[in-house]
Amino acid sequence: MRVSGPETRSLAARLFHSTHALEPKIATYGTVVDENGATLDRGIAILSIAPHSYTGEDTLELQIHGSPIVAREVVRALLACGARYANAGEFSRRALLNGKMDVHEASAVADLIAAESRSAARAAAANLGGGLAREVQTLRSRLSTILEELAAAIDFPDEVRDPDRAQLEASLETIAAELQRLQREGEAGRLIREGVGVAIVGPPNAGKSSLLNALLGEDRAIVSEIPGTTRDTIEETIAVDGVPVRLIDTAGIRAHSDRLESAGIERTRRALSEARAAIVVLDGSQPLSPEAREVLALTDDRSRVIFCNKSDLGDAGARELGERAEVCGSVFDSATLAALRAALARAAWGGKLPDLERPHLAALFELEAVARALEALSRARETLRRGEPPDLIAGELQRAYAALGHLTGEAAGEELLTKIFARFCIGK
Ligand SMILES: Nc1nc2c(ncn2[C@@H]2O[C@H](COP(=O)(O)OP(=O)(O)OP(=O)(O)O)[C@@H](O)[C@H]2O)c(=O)[nH]1
Ligand SMILES: [Mg+2]
Repeated sequence: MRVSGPETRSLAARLFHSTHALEPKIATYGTVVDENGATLDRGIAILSIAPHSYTGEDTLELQIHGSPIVAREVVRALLACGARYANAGEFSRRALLNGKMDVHEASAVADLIAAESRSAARAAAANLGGGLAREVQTLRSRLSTILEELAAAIDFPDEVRDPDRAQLEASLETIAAELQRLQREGEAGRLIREGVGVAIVGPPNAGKSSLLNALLGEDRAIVSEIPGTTRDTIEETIAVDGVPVRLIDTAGIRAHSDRLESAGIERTRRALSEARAAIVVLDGSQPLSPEAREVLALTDDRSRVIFCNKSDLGDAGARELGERAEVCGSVFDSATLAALRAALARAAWGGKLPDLERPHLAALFELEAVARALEALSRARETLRRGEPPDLIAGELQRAYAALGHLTGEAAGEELLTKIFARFCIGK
C-alpha cells in the first residue's frame, strides 16, 4: 500500500509502530495499527523523503500480509487519519508535476502496465528511462537556431544577409530525416503493442482453416474435405517477429449453379476491411476456379500474399499464376509455413522492424505531433525552394517547433494529461 503527500510522515508515525525509527529508504519491521492504536497486522514500512521518491513527495510503502480484510482495515485507518484514495494514475501524475518524469515516460508506465506480450513490455521498458524528450529537444533547438537566424534577417534586412538557402535546405533535411526515423520506430512500437489483422481468404476447400491451424500449432478450426466447412469467422492470434498477428479465417466464396454466392463475397470483403493484409489461399494443384479468380480480384488492391497450397497434389494452378504466386507449397510443410510467415511480415509491415531497445515514440499524440512537424517542415522546404521570403519559411518552422513542443512536455495541456492518466489504474 502506498501513501504520498506532505502528511505522509505524521501518518506513518500514527499508524506504524516499531522499535526502530523509520529512516528514509530503510525497510523497517513493525506493527501496523489503526487510528485508535489497535493492532491490524505486522509488516514492513519504507519511508521515502521528498524529492527522492517515485512521486517526488514524501511516500510511505506498507507491506502487509495481504488478506483482503486486513488490507481493507489498513486502508480504512489511513482514510480515518486524513488520507484519500488516489485517482487513476495519480502517483505518476504527481511524479510528472514534480518533474520526476516527462509525459513520454508517464505514457511508457501506462504501456508497460497494459503490455500483453513480452515484446510490447520490452518496448515500453525502453521508454521508461526517458531520453526521447532530450532527443526531440536537440532537434527543437536546432530549429530554434534557424528561426533566430531567419528572424534577424527579417528584422534587419539591411544589416543581416538572408541565410544561405542551400545550407538551410540541408539543415532542414537532416532534421526531417531524424523525425522520419522517430516516426518509423514509433510505428513499429504501435505494431508491437496493438498488432495487426490478417484475413485468410480463398475458395472453399483450398486449405484456409488448415493454414490457420498450422500457423497456430493447434487444431482450432475444423478442417474437412467437404467444401464449405468453415461457416463463422474464426480469429486467433499468433506472434510473427514479436508482432501479434490476428488471423481471421473466413468461409470461402462458394458458387451455386455457376453463380458466386453474394453472402460469401460480402463476408470476404468484411474480413478484408478489418485486416491490414490478406493471405489468399488457393488450391495450387487445380486450374484456377471462378471462385479463385473472384478472390484474386477482391484482393487486387490490398497488401496480400498469394499462396498456392497442396503442391503435393499437383501444380496446375501454381503454373497458371506463375510469378504472382508468392509462396507455393503445402500447409503440412514447415518450410512453406516459414516462407509464409516471412511473406506475411513483408506484406503487413514491410518486413524488418527497427530495433526498439531505445526510447521511441509510443503514444498516438506523439506520432501525431511528429507528423505535424514533418508536414510543416516539408512546407517550409517547399517555400524555400520556390525562393519565397524568409518570413514565410519562418512561419512554417514555427509550426514545426510548436508541434515538437508536445513531445517535450512543454506544450502538454490539461486535456492531454487527463487522457494519459485515464489509462492507469488506481494508485499507479
Ligand atoms: N493434400 C493436401 N491436402 C490439403 C492441404 N491443405 C489442406 N488440405 C486438405 O484440404 C481439405 C480442406 O481443408 P480446409 O482447411 O478445411 O479448407 P478451407 O479452405 O478452410 O475450406 P472451407 O472452410 O470449406 O472454405 C482438407 O481435407 C485438408 O486436409 C495440402 O497442402 N495438401
Ligand atoms: Mg475452413
